[in-house]
Amino acid sequence: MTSEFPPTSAEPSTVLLVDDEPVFVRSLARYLGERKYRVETRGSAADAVARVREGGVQVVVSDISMPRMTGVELLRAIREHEPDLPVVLVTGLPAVESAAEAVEYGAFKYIVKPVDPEILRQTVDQAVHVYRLARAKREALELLGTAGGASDRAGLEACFERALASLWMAFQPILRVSDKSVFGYEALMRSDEPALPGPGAVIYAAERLGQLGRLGRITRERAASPLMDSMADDPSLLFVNLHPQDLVDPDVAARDSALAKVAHRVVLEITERASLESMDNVRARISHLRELGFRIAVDDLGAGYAGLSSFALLEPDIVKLDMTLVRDVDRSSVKQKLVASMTSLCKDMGLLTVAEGVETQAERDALIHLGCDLLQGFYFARPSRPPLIDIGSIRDTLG
Ligand code: G
Ligand code: MN
Repeated sequence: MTSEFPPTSAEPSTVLLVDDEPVFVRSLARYLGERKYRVETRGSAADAVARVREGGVQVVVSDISMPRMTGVELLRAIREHEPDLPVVLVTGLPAVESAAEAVEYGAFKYIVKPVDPEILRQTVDQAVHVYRLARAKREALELLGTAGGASDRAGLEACFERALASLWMAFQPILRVSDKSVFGYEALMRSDEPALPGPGAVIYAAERLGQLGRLGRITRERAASPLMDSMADDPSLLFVNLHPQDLVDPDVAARDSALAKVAHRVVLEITERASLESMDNVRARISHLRELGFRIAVDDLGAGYAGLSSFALLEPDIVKLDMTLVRDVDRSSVKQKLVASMTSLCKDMGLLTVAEGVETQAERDALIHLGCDLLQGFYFARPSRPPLIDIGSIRDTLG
């Protein structure tokens, strides 16, 4: 009989058989050994755990009922360090509880004695392939910088803590077209942790670790600092990004928080990428922020899934057009129409429009022509550490 999942690699895979009954182990070991597997046996779960720790085992097959440590306990011990290693559990007494437990802790399969050796071989073949696949997937995820399953939580926590320790804020000017002045600066989070490159990776880690609140509080405190010194005497505004989750953090609306003290100088950017509709009381929370003196901007307008729903909900003072609308706007009549209708709608409602992500002179000219009030992007100035870039050094870029 041929298996659907023949082992393909030249290296024989190692199967670890675990049972306190030598007869059972010996016959299955012989059967698998004759079919291109390297078989090792252990008479107790504790010995099996020790063997797995040494590495090089591709599949574990274990009896459930063993004295001292059961097969299910073995499975749990293995899962602490091995998220993917397939464990096949075998039992003489099919009990619903142990089956349920086995599934909960991620047993690969649950086989009832007497074990048909050919069925076991097929199961092991399949397990070897699934294991290879799982490991390949995990490696790919790690390579792409999006850390994998729950098992790397400890690693992710360590990276996140390093990211927080090396956190700093970059500031990028937002320029006013009409009088060629600096209207404000957007504060952008940065970290020097190589494993979490870019603010997106840091935010993703915080989401996974339930640390968004802490990240937000640290970021806002750091963002506020120029208002205390270099921005203290000029009228420019500070733009600060909020994660939608921050809207429900009492710290944002606390009167003594770092930003609330300077709220009249702060524009809170709320992205329209994520849906706000699932959140409680968004309207009330926004109006409370407004009462404290904050202004509200919709960020990334045009990139959201939800049409203009966030627009109605936030009633913003300022609208930031998404970079995708800005890119090559000078060469796309569709983008030109969209930008023109957005800027004229905003003007009717008394709102200012920011075009962000401007990279070329042609984009700049098109956006000015289409009625954008404010411009931001690499073409004018990259986000950078303080000291803040002043208009004197970049006035030429406004034409
Ligand atoms: O989501 P939000 O719009 O806040 O993201 C702003 C991001 O865009 C920042 O990380 C900033 O570094 C980046 N950025 C700023 N200006 C430009 C630009 O001109 N081009 C590109 N590609 N990115 C920019
Ligand atoms: Mn932003």
